[in-house]
Amino acid sequence: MVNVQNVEKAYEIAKQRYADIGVDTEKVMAQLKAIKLSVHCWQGDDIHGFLFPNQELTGGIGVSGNYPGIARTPDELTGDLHEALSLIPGQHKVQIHAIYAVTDKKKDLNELEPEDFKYWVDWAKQEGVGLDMNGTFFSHPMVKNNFTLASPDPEVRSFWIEHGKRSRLIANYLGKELGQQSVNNFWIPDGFKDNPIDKETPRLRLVDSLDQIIKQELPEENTIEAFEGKLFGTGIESYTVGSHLFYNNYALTRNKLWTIDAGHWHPTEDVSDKFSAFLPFGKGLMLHVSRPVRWDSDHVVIFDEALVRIARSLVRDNELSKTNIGLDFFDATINRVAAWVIGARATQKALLQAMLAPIDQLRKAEFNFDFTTRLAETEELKSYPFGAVWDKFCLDNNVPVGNDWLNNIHDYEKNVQFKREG
Ligand code: RNT
Ligand code: ZN
Repeated sequence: MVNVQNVEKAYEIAKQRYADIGVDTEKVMAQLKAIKLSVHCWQGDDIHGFLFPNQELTGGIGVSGNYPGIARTPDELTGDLHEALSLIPGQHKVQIHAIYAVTDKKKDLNELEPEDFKYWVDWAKQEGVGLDMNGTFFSHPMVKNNFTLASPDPEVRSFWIEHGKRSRLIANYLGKELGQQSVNNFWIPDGFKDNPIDKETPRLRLVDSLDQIIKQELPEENTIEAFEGKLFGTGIESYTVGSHLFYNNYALTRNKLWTIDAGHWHPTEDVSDKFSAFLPFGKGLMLHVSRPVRWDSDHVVIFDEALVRIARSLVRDNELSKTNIGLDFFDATINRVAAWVIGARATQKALLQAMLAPIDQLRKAEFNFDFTTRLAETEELKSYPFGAVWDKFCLDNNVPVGNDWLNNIHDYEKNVQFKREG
């Protein structure tokens, strides 16, 4: 167990070191505490959901691994989320998907109603979290030839349009009940494996379908839509209808949010450079913080250069108030609850390190073309004692410090998750 006195001592020294360069660690910790991450429920059950748990996962996304203790029921999943949230400092949101509806009736995606999410609302109230929403446009027999909203088949399109409309009413209910906006994220898998002849008509159909979905006005304090594009998916390598440029333009022209998933770009592209290119024109962003390894692999987020860059852009460019930071990864080779904790804590650490910087001074150096100071100071900052501030932040927020949280996971495995087998 970490020695609390040592944590306090290290913090006092760190506080002084940061004060010497004009950074107020107390203020920074308050700033970090105000940031809600949107923790994705689907890491807990490998994206099975409750409506059709035996349906094969489609849409070009995949989960590898079979670590024991997967959540199989709503109570198991919310129990696991509760465990994870108890190890992540601060108050957060949870992102759900339409397939996580909890109902006794046999319902399809085009029949879902707000009441099918009452289970989640009750749980979220008790847990003190907000809820974000995602329509589920995959793992379903009405995905025909990899097409949903952009399908040439009117029957397929209308099924998914109805689903999209209903997902908005559900998000509206989540936002209203919980008194905080529920972001409703749209991602569809539509595309072609091989070179298309006609790239425009599917996109025109997608515009039309989306316009039908968002036609009904809903109070923005309850919900807003976010649109997530991607470069490619397995099985749709040659052409993605909902590309980045498509949704960038759609979000701009409809005054909605644009979702940037860190895994959905060419591996050499720096997603953090995109925020400040979109926000001068756009309403706001939703992020899917993920970690692509060679491709869009959805590895658990770690404290790496890509994450640090994302956090730095958000902090230095004052983009936090216009950005919803969601997580999106799935790994079943490790404990699924630990995966949430690792990814969420890494994201918070990166934000903290970015905040612990004399940003105004650095800005001034840049403004005066003093690039020597800019480079020298940003390099030195990397080895400033931000870890001591992180430990203090955990301590103050009543979550385990350092590796101690792993003991909680081991107990939880032994007493809860491993007992589920068989
Ligand atoms: C898929 C998208 C999408 C999904 C979730 C489950 O490539 O990233 O966000 O991961 O909706
Ligand atoms: Zn995503």
